[in-house]
Amino acid sequence: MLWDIFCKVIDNFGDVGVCWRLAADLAARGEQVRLWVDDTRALAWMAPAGCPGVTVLPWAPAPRTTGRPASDVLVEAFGCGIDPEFIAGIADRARVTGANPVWINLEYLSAERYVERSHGLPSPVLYGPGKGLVRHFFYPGFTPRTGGLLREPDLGARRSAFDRAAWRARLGVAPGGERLASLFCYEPAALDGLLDQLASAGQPTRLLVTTGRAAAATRALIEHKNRRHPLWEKNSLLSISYLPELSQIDFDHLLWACDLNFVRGEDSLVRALWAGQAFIWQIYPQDDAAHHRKLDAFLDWLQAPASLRQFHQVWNGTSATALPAIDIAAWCATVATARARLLAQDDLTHQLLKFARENR
Ligand code: TRH
Repeated sequence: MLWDIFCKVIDNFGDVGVCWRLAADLAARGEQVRLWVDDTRALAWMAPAGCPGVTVLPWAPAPRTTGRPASDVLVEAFGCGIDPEFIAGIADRARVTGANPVWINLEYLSAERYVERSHGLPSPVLYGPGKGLVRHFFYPGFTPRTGGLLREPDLGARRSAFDRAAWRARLGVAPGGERLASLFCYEPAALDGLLDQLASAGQPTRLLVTTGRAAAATRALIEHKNRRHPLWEKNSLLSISYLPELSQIDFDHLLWACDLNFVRGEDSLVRALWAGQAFIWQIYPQDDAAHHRKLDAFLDWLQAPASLRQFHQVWNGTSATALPAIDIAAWCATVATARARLLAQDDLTHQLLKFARENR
């Protein structure tokens, strides 16, 4: 089938990150994909090699259907609002050919209960240029009655073939040496406490800090600590490496190589689950604090033990206490159990393909 995926970059990297991963996964399964993005800058480092079967097209000022073959499936990511001109072109063609494309609104990921109720629901378009077409709500999720999570068919094999020791050795980490932790976050207030905890832990830690907001927040705190306590860095068991922008493939390797991963948003959470290492999630904050419920729902689904739950609450600012001690072994066991449950479920691309075929 030919797919049109629409992506508007609101902020950060998640919108384009999820859309690229979906596009590449569909193409790897033999589909043709046009990815319409209003801001392609992040793709230059996220997916520098591109992907056969995926054509990236600029979404400005409005995507043009003229002269292009009609698609079989439209994916509107995160309610990004496809331009009326494009919808009008599709509706006109549908009237002429009698074939409606399957129009899917790909929603945000959540473990909340409403996801199972809303997944797959149709919403007929009653007015406007798309009158007569039907949109379908497709919800990613963590349970069998949702749309599932992105998981490429070869992911498990690539993960098993990954040489973790060699990756760590390239950083100079000897077997049994430093703990490795990755940091991909916004600006959590508890970052200060985390740096202190890692600096005075019983074991040395190397923190691999991703580029952008995580690096800026970390640098500012370290500078501040050094100014206030000139011996802070000298006495610290924490060493910090700042990373360049990684491709999505290398970002996965980072998560596979570390003992503990700090992730954020949506896509890196899923990748941390597949990595199977202990992780802490910083949820994307929403103005109305709706993310608090979303975080609780996720921790319930994860069956997080008390220390992991408490760590998440402090890291996400929903509890003002100090961070509890990191417990990598216990948290890793929790992730392993959750991951096994997920592996028994169909992945998102598989389900999306099935849905599109059934609704054509
Ligand atoms: O960047 P994010 O915070 O994105 C967020 C969320 O998606 C959120 O739900 C959404 O509302 C908001 O954007 C607009 O975190 P996320 O979702 O993990 O996306 C990051 C992407 O960037 C992911 O695909 C991994 C990729 N990445 C790399 O490929 N290389 C890197 O070096 C880094 C740091 C990230």
